[in-house]
Amino acid sequence: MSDDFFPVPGDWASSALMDRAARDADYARSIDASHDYWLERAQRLDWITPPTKSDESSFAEADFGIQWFADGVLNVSANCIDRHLAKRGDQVAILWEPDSPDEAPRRYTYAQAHEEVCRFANVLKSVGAKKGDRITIYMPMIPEAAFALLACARIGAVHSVVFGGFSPEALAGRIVDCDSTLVITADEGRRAGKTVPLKANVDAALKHCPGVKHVVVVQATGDAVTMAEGRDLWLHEAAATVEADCPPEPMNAEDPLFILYTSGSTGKPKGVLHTSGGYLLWAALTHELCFDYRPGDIYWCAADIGWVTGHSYIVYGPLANGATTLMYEGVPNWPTPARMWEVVDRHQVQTLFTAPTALRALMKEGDAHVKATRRTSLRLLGTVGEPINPEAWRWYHGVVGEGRCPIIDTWWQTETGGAMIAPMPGATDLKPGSATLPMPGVVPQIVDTEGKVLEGAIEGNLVIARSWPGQMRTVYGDHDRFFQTYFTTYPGKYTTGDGARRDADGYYWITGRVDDVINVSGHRMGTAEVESALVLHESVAEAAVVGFPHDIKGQGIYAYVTLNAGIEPDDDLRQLLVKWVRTEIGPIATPDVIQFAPGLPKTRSGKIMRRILRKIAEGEVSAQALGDTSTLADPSVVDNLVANRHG
Ligand code: 6R9
Repeated sequence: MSDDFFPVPGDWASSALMDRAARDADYARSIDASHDYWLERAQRLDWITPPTKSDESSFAEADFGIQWFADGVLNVSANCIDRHLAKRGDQVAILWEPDSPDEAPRRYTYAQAHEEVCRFANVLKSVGAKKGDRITIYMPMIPEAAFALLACARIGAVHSVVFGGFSPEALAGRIVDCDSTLVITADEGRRAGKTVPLKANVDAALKHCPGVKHVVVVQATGDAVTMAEGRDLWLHEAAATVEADCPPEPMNAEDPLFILYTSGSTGKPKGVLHTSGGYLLWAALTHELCFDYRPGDIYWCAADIGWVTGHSYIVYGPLANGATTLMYEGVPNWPTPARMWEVVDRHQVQTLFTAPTALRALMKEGDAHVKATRRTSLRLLGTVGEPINPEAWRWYHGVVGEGRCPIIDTWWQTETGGAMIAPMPGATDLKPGSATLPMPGVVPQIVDTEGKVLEGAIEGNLVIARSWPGQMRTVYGDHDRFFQTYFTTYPGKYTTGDGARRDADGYYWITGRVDDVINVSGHRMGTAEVESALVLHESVAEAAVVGFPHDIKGQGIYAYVTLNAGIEPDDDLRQLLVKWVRTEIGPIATPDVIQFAPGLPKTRSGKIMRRILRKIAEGEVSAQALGDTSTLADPSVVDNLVANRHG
């Protein structure tokens, strides 16, 4: 916790979209006159049929459901492209910075993006894709990834983007779960000078996905890949043979727009489903309020399109607002730790939105890399993905932004569609490490473990008391799981899974997950997923995975592994298991530590006591830290775990 306080700079208060008084009045109205407020806000979108209904959601079991603007009709792709053509057809919509600084950037105006998306959409139609079909997208960070999303939206198909760093196994699971019949990929991706064999990964995945009829392949690197006759087609070849225009499909506001898989505390990843009207409004509105976008600005969200941040703040929010959105193919520290700042200078970026893990990694390399660049174009700096430690906040503010740029720390989740608690640069005084105050219509509460609402300055579990337009609508294919996961812990409220503290000024400080989800370099992971991967290995009898504090990643992965009888633990096996998890899930799930454990601490009913495993992983092994171990079936396993601790 830090006591620093950064008031809104005078020039921001007078020039921004909203100052403090405007924000307070706007928030009050969003709560007190919610129906009128949201119908007015919805007018920022282009509707084929404007809605007359707003929020019709209920968190209660009897009439459970989330529904917004249910009689409205629109098309998301038309909102992101077509409606800008008259006014800013020649303005750059997508500005692409390649992995290698020696390669030339690419630029697409709104007019060019329109043709790219229309042709892409017509190619999808030519292989039979239609409204309601699920299409899996497995792409590198190239403009065609954005075009693929928008092409799906244009024809009313539901996209499911799978992060390009996931393994063929993880990809296959996600394709099968939502019954995709079509996959969009590229020959290869590039990251930090290395190639990622995307098409080969798709080929491997499709051995387990009999439902997939076609694969549309974008030529990115031009290296040779295998194309399956009758199944696979090159985008550039097919696009040349179709019409340059594709009329947008009219969609009900509640028609699905996309599925995005995310990790929870139990079971396999959930297909978070977002719909068209409410999601787009939320992405666009929060993009405008948080980043105070102004025409002509170059806006850069350095996320990957495989995560929700890429969906909402590289593609949908900024394009709905007619912005120039910068898409970066590479990683923050390649070829040197100055790369991000060089990109800022090269493209004269006004707004940069990135993750604390990237900042911590760059901060470690020293200030000289930053100071070697000018960064005079920067006006605003954003962060997302995990709690930002005050030290990284101050470095971002003082060194990167030279004290001039507000830090917009946005707290939200895949489930929320867009920012929920975040500052507005002209209205909100900042405190390093606090995401500050709720967005319009958002009613956060802090509850104790019994669900009692706590008032005033207090710490507890963060819940949201009423629906907002960007809320997820269901878990794809499992509506009951949606209700059970988010609305039963504290009945009548949306459970975020995060802990939070509210201070005397009403500011929120997110303290991190209170469930078995860990956050590794801003990537969200269920400990259960890593455990399932480990126990799939023939040598492993049992595994328990916990997070532990990590300087750069925020949290690291600590795995306790019990081997099958007769298997000898050694370093080779340890390496093998690390590799195994990378193959099963992907490099983001690489365990930092594997500790072989002859037994795990279990209660008499067989439940693993993770509290104890977390303490040991954190290095807190005093009797006081470990707490009461007398309820364990075999308390002596703890001594063994402590004695053989790693690190
Ligand atoms: C957008 C995104 C969601 C979880 C969330 C929380 C953590 C995200 C944060 C933050 C503190 C912030 N989180 N932003 N914690 N401050 N500004 O990251 O979505 O991948 O679903 O992760 O990330 O724990 O519950 P997602």
